[in-house]
Amino acid sequence: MQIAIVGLPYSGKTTFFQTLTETQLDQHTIQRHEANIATVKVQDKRLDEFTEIFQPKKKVNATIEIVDLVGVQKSEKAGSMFNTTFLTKVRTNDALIHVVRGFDDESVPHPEGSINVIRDIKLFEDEFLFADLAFVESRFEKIEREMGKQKSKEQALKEKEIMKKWNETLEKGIPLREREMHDEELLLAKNYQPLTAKPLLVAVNLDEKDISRAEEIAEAIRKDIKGKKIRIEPFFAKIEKELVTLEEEEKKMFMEEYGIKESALSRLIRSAYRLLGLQSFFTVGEDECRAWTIHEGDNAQVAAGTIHTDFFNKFIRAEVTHYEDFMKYKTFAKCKEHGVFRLEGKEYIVKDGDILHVRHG
Ligand SMILES: Nc1nc2c(ncn2[C@@H]2O[C@H](COP(=O)(O)OP(=O)(O)O)[C@@H](O)[C@H]2O)c(=O)[nH]1
Ligand SMILES: [Mg+2]
Repeated sequence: MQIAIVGLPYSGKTTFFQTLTETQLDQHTIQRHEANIATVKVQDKRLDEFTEIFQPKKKVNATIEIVDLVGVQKSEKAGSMFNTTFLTKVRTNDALIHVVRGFDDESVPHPEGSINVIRDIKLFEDEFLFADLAFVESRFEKIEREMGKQKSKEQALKEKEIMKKWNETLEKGIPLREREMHDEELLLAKNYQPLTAKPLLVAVNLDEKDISRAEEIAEAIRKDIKGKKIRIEPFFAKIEKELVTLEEEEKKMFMEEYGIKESALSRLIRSAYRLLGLQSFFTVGEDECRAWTIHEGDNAQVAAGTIHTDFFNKFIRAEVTHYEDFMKYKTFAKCKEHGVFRLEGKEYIVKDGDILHVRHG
């Protein structure tokens, strides 16, 4: 799973990325390379609690890849903001985090001249809509050519129907992520990776003076920007960056002073994770406590397969206890007594927070 950070210059993308990876990348490196990629942990308090109980040799978080693409690459073409190289790089990601500037600072320029969160969100949405429309146009031309060949005629006709639907949606200014897609259409979306079909997390980078009002501000934005697979989350790039440099004790005091309960970064990452339709199940024990990533709706056999392909092929049953139940009784023996330790077959749909032990041949 790979998520790209996009946004206007000076919105706080690199600050966000650096804090996320807790590395201080040298500005020079950033400018020369076209992207920085980092694997970041998905923080999960449930995994922390399991670790407390089992004291394992190893603790393994779920991870996702985050990419910091260098700025907005101005297009040579009039009227469009991005060049094709930039768009191609965005396209290969599973989801996007759009960092929008919400902080006021005279020493940091704003490419659009003023702070306006809604305008900046729409600016990107429109650019992505145009890019998808242009893509659909280009498909129409190719499809016409395909129709001429007897062999591929049927397939081309099918695609043409779907491209017509995409075109209608986009022309209305509606992103493709709003469409309910199935079968053929879903397959095309997977192949072509239209930008407006990608889950979008809008991360609004607020002023530290707005901390107490962050939710209120986010709610106001949510009223204007609605939709499926889009989320608006506030965060504070500058404060989070300062937090990283502090010792644990100092950090606690700092967070209390500002009334921050949890690092906004871990909240953002978790939010992106869920936005992607991902969820975690756990394996626990004295050797290792680990969070595994699966899609919502995956069954026990598929989940077992993420641990090991053999577990998929030779799956017999899974012993399942949910996190909430386990925390009530703290041992599997007690869970058994209370009937919350169950044996499930391969069709069982795994829930976020399930603890699994796979029995295999
Ligand atoms: N005052 C303030 N400055 C910030 C904040 N976030 C980023 N900056 C500053 O804005 C400038 C641009 O940030 P950067 O992360 O490089 O933006 P990018 O162009 O989107 O990668 C840097 O000088 C940052 O220190 C913030 O929340 N508040
Ligand atoms: Mg940057």
